Amino acid sequence: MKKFDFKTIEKKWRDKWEKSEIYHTDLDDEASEKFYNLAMFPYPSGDKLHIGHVYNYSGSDTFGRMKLMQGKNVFEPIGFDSFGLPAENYAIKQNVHPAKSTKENIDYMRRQLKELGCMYDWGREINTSDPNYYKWTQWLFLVLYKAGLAKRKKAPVNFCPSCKTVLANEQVITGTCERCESRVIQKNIKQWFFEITKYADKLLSGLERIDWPKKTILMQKNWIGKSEGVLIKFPIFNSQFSIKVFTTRPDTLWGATYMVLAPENPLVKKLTTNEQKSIVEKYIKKARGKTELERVAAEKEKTGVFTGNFAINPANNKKIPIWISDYVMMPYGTGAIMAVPAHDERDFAFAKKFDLPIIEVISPDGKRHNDLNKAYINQGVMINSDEFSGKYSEEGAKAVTKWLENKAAGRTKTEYKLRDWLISRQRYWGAPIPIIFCKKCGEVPVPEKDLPIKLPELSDFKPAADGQSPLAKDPNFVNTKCPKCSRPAKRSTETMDTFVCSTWYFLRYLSPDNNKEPFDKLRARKWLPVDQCNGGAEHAVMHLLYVRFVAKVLHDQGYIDFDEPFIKLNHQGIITAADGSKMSKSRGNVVIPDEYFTKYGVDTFRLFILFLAPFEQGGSWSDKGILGAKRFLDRVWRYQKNINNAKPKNESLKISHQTIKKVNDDYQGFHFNTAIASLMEYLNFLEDKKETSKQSFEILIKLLAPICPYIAEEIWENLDHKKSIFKSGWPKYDENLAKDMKMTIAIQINGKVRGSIEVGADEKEEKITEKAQGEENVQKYLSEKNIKKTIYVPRRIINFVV
Ligand code: ANZ
Ligand code: ZN
Repeated sequence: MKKFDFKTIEKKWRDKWEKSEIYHTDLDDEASEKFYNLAMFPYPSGDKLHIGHVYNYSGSDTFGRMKLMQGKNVFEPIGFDSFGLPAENYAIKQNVHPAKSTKENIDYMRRQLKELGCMYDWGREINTSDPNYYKWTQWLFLVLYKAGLAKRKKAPVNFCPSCKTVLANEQVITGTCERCESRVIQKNIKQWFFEITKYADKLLSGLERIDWPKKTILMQKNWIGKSEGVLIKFPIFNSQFSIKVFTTRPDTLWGATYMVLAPENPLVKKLTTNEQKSIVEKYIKKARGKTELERVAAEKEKTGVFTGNFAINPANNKKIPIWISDYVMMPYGTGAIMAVPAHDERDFAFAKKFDLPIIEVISPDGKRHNDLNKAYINQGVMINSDEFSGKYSEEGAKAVTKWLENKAAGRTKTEYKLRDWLISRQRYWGAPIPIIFCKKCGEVPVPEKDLPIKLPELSDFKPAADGQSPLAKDPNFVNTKCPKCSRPAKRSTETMDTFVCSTWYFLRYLSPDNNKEPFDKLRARKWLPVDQCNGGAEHAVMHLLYVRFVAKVLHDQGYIDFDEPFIKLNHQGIITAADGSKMSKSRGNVVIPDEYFTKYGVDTFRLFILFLAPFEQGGSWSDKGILGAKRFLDRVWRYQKNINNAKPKNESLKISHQTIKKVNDDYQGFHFNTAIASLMEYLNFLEDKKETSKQSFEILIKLLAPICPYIAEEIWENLDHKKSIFKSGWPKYDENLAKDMKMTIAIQINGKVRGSIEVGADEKEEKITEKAQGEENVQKYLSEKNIKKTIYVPRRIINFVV
């Protein structure tokens, strides 16, 4: 028997697979049952394929290969998300053009991905920075534009002075730029937005219809942040104007002792008295430098200034002061609040600091409490609230709302935390926004026939110091003719956020070469939605919300017949460095998969990494177990020489069925580590019982194939099969055989067998230990002895060390 020569075997099967086009999916095959298995595509950065990719893709591919063996027509595509900041920043750092570095990184990663042996349909690779692709990203922009969902508005935006670009809220991490960690500042500029807020309710209700991790669904819900409340009008003292506020607690109205405006609120100018003008202006200037996250943090020291003006609380007609503070945000509600210090933590801290009155109006026990030392934020009994006193706060809120409605001083209102999606970037490496500005006609969309608007090949592509897009410096790009009136006009010089590119890539995979339309409609009808999507939990909100949004828009515009793109979603966990810290190049603790491929082989590495930790949890890196994985595959390899055509032994039959069921269910649930444990036990069993039946051994090889495709194919061929193992069916099990399984566990004391017990197939270790100790003969040996240690070899032996 030759040794397991993984290098030769890997090469051989890679070539064979490529030649036979076994992973080329017939997308137009009507007869078969489709399965669209999508793994989020990588962006080509300097790190090349890192351990996180390998983890994700190994798991996702294992799942897809099982589906293939189960007879599904599986489509497993891959591509590159190659526009955007990571690629551009890498190019700047390396001092090369992003077009060049991106291509090099893609070539490198493609080779790595091919080595990893996933069943990708390489004929359908896509690349978002290819004009063939971004032509349709521009088309998508126009779909949104024509639907009235893409608008240019002046808005305060996060601006990174170092990257010289606008950042989305999500790219600002505790006040600093996600990419370069510089402090982010706020700027008021005209920007392009996609009005995702119009889809807030659809995005919420759709969450009920998809099978996604609970946590991800919750994150999306919170991100959308729907809250039902009341808009209340507070008349301004000595004026015919009023201030509206949004509150979720109208029941606390009698406790509103002051009001607060956001520094950006246009009312500030109108309301500030002459005496207060200079300190108000000073305060506003200071607030401008802060990011939203810093401003709203509950624990932060409160700051603020008095406008000099007053309002009237409509509940009791009391005169209350109007303040300005940065803990009130302009884009939420009305940018103004009624402050109820007794029942809101931030209001409480503010009132304490500026010595404003605190009036208790909700009581946990219906009694009054002097000198509250913190806000009571829960529901309770209304007090100090005129005719509403004594009502429970939840009912009270309804009653107060009615009362306000009758006086025309309030109405119910629903608010959302979700903001419109800022999609323009003053950066080079992205898809140009297909809009032309004409003096006469205004904003004119580029006609579809003129797409793509190609990204010009600029040698000076770095972000400009004035914050303008580098495209603005290229007159050949900027100057054009108006598509409507043919007069000289100028192009929009911004590029699109790379998250736009990745909203629709799963559609493009279906017909990547189609240059007449973004995707083939018939294929989309057959193949979508995606059956299984897999990717990192870091995409729980942005990417995965944007994909859903765009699908809903395309649906409403009549392009597709579904509106939830991914029926089922799984996240892989994160593999951290050995000490639990994040792997990163700067820390010098990244694991390079190639070295392991070379040293141990791809099958071993896939097996090892999926065995490392529960897939959805991830874990810290250690290559200690890799030799164990290698030895296991060596043992599998060696076992083929024993195989003959004998009938399986009776007990093998049971164990086989049990193993099939276990591994099948584990793969289906992405529990690869426990599936591998069962495969290891199964091999132990075959070795122990000297089971030589081909039938029993082939079950092992088939179940192992999705994780270790190379060795499985080779052994399968050695066992005289002509067809690929992936086209040879998936082992089936008999539910009864698998269920009624009992196993016999030998009981040892200090390594000597003293008895045995029969237990159910799914019996847990704890129960087995208990039963073993209770066995008659064993009890005799154990009496008066102290058990120092219990060693359980699953399904076989329990050993008590005394
Ligand atoms: C009075 C009140 C009393 C409030 C009380 C809360 C508790 P969610 O659930 O997040 O929607 N608020 C309204 N607009 C705001 C803004 N632009 N910036 C900062 N805070 C704002 O929260 C709604 C509550 O957040 C509102 O209800 C308001 O404070 C505050 F015991 O009004 B509440
Ligand atoms: Zn014109």
